[in-house]
Amino acid sequence: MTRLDAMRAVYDRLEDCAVVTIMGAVAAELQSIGHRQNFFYLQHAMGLASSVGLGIALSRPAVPVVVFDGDGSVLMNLGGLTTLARYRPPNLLHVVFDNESLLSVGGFPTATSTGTSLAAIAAAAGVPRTADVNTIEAFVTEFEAAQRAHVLTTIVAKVDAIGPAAFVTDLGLLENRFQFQRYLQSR
Ligand SMILES: Cc1ncc(C[n+]2csc(CCOP(=O)(O)OP(=O)(O)O)c2C)c(N)n1
Repeated sequence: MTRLDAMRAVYDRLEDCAVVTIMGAVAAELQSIGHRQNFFYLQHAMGLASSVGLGIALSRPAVPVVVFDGDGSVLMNLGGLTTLARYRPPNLLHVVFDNESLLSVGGFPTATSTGTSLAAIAAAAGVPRTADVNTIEAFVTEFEAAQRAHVLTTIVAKVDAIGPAAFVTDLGLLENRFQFQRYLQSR
């Protein structure tokens, strides 16, 4: 499964959600499907997308929050999983696209390429719902089930180590930040 196909498959289900992504390939691919005012691409702060999502989910409990994370990013902030589990906001859906590499900076392998299971780490940290998926069908099924369940969930989706054709955006960092802030204020 490619990450692009996975995000395309759930794109319509993001309409009413505040969406936070990591930087690089994930951000570029989601933008290539179509930017929306409710999408925030967290640039530079590697590992902290789930922490930003946690803050939004806790402060805006009526807003469903989706985080699109990466394996390298999660590994850089493993303590983030324990904090998610401690506060366990039911409105937070944490998706980790696991391509077993730091794709955006050249594709160096991460520990998931030698067997580390991020879903198992999330479960051991106390995240109440976790899932491992490696097909589009399973991803969509788990994504929809998590949205229905309304329980903090981490879905780890194994994806091919393929990035976007180009990292092109005409959306400035500050513009994205203020758009997203206005979106949250409107909810
Ligand atoms: C603190 C910090 N260290 C390093 C980087 C450089 N960097 C940007 S993206 C990236 C890789 C992210 O890997 P992953 O989360 O697996 O996502 P992928 O690129 O594979 O989609 C790195 C190392 C950064 N932005 N911040």
